[in-house]
Amino acid sequence: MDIITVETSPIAGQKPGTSGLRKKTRTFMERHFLENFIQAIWIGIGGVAGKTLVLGGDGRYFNDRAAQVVLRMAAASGATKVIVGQNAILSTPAASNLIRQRKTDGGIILSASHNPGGEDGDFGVKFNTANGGPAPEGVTAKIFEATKDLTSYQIMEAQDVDLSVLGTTSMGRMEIEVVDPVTDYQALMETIFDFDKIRALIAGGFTLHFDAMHAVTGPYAKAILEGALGAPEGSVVNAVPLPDFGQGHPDPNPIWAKDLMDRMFGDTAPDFGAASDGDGDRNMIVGKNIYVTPSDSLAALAANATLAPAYADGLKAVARSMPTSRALDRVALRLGCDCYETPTGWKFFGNLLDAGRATLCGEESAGTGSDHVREKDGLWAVLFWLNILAERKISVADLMADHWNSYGRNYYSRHDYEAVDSDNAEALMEGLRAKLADLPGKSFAGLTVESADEFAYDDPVDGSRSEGQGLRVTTSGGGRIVFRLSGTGTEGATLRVYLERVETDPAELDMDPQEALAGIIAAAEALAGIREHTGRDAPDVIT
Ligand code: VG1
Ligand code: CO
Repeated sequence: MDIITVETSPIAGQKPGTSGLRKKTRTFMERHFLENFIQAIWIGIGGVAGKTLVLGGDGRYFNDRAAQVVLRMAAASGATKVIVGQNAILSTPAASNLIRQRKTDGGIILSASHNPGGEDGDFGVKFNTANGGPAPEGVTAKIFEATKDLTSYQIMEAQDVDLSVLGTTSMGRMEIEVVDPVTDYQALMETIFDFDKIRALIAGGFTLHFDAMHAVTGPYAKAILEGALGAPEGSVVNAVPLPDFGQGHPDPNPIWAKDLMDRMFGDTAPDFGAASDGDGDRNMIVGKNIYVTPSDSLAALAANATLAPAYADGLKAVARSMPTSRALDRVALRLGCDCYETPTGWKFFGNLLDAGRATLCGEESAGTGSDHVREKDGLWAVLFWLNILAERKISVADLMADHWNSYGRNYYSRHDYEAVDSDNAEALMEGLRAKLADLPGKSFAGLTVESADEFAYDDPVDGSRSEGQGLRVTTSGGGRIVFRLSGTGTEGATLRVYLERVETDPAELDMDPQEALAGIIAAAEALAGIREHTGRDAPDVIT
């Protein structure tokens, strides 16, 4: 088989964002676009020669074609071996697990996560390092540098590999091992949770409903929830991954998982509902007539962690991304453990987890995880909840009521303004940034600003500093507002406004979050002039 060197030229805009490089699928399918980026990854990681990688994706449109390109390029650049999920499928946490279990040098995940798929949707490529986690900023910066002066790439002239067949084959001198995507992941889950207890809960009549949203968790949830744990067939719905996710938006939140919400708030609601996203790293937890916000879920998991076997000895410490609500901090305070605050994106948890300085991590965007892998993990969070409910034998609603009574409630909401003109979004951020220092002591919509700054993170493990990670303002009355521009969008800019207020009055714990936050929402508008800058009367998505 021949190795071909293809002449190319740098393609602008190949800068990895919060989680890999995400673009319109059609952009990824343009001549040289994918190949340039893959070659830049090889350069950025100091070459792939002699290395072993994991490869898989969430099954979205172009996943299969892109996987063949990655294989041919890995072979051409001298990789020793690639371990691929059957049909090029691996959920993000399963890929992270494989990288770690098989002690490989890293892996490539083909996914744009919760972004819609299909020819008119989005595609993405992410590189994870040997610890199983997303490449840290130092590595993505090198990859981006390499995209800027690329003049050629190497690719093997070879037939497509049949990735539907399990087992080992080869391409040139490179070995290719096709593995079942679920087996190793399921085995890991069985070491973390008490499957017998959960099985008994379900056998006792506890009902659940898992919506895989036509995305990658379908096969995992079928095997684990219905197979190993005995939930009746049909408990997992939309379980076949489709290239366009059934035209849906595989983002597990009350807006995009509306079917699940209707079910859980309807007359025939099961005891427990959950969903995951395109690549299986996010989770959504819903009880009968109650939606659990991701920030609350994280806090509840931390408070009840010792009920699951893997965490029975307690948590070393916990960590949350900065915009995530401070409900977790209140639990950490009582547990007497540290609570780290990191920038948005799972890559920032990696060092803390590797150094054994944190056990549990989470983000307000429906990402929760622990030191079992180096990615957030959707199904793991679902199993964690089931394990806790099996031990406590109470409903989701009662568990949350109990939690709020004990710790107070951090009312929380995120308002997203999508596809805003980039210049206008920048102008809003710049305007606010310029006046941050003058804000403390001033009042906006009746709330007095207590502190205001732009978040920068000094990694306590390797000392690296990440600046420009969001503007944050705290107010009188336990309020906080965070402004940030998304790093995963593919169209214009997405402004995220994160709103929070803590309430400890036992009589005030049952409000609608938007009402409870009305004062904070008004203050955010007064502070930043959101309407004027975005030209929008209201957010596009409220979660
Ligand atoms: C969003 C979320 C962030 C998450 C990231 C990747 O990033 O806010 O918390 O880590 O998506 O998640 P941004 O920059 O758009 O706010 V996933 O499941 O899309 O890999
Ligand atoms: Co995801």
